[in-house]
Amino acid sequence: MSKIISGKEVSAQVREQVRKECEELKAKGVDPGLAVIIVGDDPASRVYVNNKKKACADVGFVSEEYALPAETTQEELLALIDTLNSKPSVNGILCQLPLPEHLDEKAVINAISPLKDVDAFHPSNVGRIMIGDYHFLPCTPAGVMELIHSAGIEVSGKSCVVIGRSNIVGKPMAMLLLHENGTVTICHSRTKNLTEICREADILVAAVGRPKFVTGDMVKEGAAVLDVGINRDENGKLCGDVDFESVEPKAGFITPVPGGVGPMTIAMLMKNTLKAAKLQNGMD
Ligand code: BQF
Repeated sequence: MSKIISGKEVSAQVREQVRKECEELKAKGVDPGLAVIIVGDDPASRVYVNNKKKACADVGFVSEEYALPAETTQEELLALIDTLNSKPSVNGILCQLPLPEHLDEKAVINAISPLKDVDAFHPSNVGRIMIGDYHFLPCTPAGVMELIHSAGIEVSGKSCVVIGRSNIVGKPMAMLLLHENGTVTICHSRTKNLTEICREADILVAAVGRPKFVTGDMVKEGAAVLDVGINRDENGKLCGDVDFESVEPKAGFITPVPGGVGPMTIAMLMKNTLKAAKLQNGMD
């Protein structure tokens, strides 16, 4: 039997804190704003953008949505980012990924001012994370860390295994665990003996992108299992990268999907936007 870590509850606490600080900023004449760019009509992206706008309204931020047609050119997108970079009322800018095939994600990320880069995808912010001198943390890994802290799980000296090596989740996740003195292993599609390596983990983060990939036999008794995946199972039901049914009886802690890491991603975006507003107004 494991303790289920509720991202719903923890994210509500984070948002409450952001709401409070937002009020304080407003009293000082600073009104935090987030610009969200979405290109095309991917239904999952639409849901995520709506979640972000809702969260902004909830904590008291202004949000602006820029919904561009799928045929938008690279030049048009970069021109919009330029305009937003120069717009004082916009403190945070994010461009919802993935972009349509013909657009260059790397160029788009590079175009966002690092001081407004609330996703922390810009190379300058990625570099800052590497050396531990950062303004913003990438939302999903930061959300996972927040869940670990909220459950009172100690990272220092623990064996941490991250499955997945994306720039958005796996790599920065490993770095954050390392900053807290975890002994970190990154596994990926070419890893041999994956099961054996996972079975050693005190803290196991699944960011593979495959439904129910992590099964009970891959988990050490009492381990903390954090599930970053958002997938659909064979019945079209939302599920994570972790097979909850077989892992839950073995794990010490486990995050559910939905209601685990997902809501934390959104809450950490709010935290970054608040930070951006402070930074741009010389208050941090
Ligand atoms: C929940 C995302 C893959 C690729 C791009 C709450 C979200 C999801 C789930 C959400 C995600 C995933 C986001 C739940 C934003 C997380 O209750 O479990 C919120 O909105 N997310 C994104 O912006 O881009 C993605 C996953």
